[in-house]
Amino acid sequence: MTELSVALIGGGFMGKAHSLAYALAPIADDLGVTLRREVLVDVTPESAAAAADQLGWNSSETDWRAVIARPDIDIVDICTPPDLHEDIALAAIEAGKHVFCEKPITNRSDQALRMAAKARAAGVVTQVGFNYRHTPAISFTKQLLENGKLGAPLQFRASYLQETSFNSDPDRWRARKSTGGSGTVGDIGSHVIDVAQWLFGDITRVTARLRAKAAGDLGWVTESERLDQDLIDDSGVWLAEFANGALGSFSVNSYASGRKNRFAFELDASKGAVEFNWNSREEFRVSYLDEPADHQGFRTVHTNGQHPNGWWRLAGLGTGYVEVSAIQFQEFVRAIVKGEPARPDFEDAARIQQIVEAVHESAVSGQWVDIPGGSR
Ligand code: SOE
Repeated sequence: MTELSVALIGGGFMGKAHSLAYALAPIADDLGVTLRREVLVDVTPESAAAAADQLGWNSSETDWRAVIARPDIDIVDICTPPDLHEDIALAAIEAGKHVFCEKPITNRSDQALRMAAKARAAGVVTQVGFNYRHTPAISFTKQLLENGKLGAPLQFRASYLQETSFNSDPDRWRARKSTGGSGTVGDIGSHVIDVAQWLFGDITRVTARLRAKAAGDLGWVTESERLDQDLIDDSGVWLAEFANGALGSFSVNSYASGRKNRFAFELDASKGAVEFNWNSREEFRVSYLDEPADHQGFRTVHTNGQHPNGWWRLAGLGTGYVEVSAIQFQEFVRAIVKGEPARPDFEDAARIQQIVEAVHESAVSGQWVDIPGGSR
């Protein structure tokens, strides 16, 4: 295997991010293979050709089924709205392709579980675009938990706040349940759930409250209105219990003025703590209890080449959104070359979708909802 040929299905915002990441991934590190951006699929011949030309793909198509059937394609990368993910992924798996799929993997956990089972049976490598876990500071936090430096997980407090819903198109696909599925909980909350479980292990149950925004500068509609009108969630809060006994509190909001892309968490453990905010991701804070008493407290760490996924020895140069996307593809390609699973894969994404659905179910019942199954 000297080259992997990629077909990208969807040339929008995520298609651009993935195209940049495919170009960067094999340059930043030797992956043992080259990556060929072979064909980009979009809705019309004009949009596909324009995106392929701009984003550096060798050709363009509009028929994803025909592209998936091509023997010269090794990887299918799905960047369409989530309501199309299942059909494309199942066809790609059936054709023996390795599949990268943007999150949320689908809008229903039964579909996600079917996709995971088919991929497992077919022996293809899958990975899902929960990219933030590959951020150097978060990967380092994972290392601190794995090597015991932080001790036992105690509490995980996280939020993902954006202002994307102010002045947004009410008819965009993300605003409709039929295409976007869940609102903030499935869109940005799924990222928080992925990182929470990667760091603290399985979430076993949740209790939640959700809200939908009224038009104009009014507040939230009532819950009965949200449910009666089947509105997507624009905001939500939930509590969680982890299998290891740790507790979690989560909040998401797409009407959070001034927050930009504020994915942030604080975690407490028996020997230390970590604070992280994506908006200032090159500086995160750690506290270690085993330091001398006159040195205890939070210190600011600057990500650098000593950290997992840190690209530059010189701290402060930074690891941006495209670099983090490239790192996720480095993991994906290395897994394919080695014939090993990549993470997070369809199994991980199916469990995240089950948690998203449990949050929605709890918001209706007002009760705690258990998450089916358990860790692998
Ligand atoms: C939502 O605004 C969004 O684009 C998510 O869909 C992405 O997954 C996240 O990385 C940035 O915000």
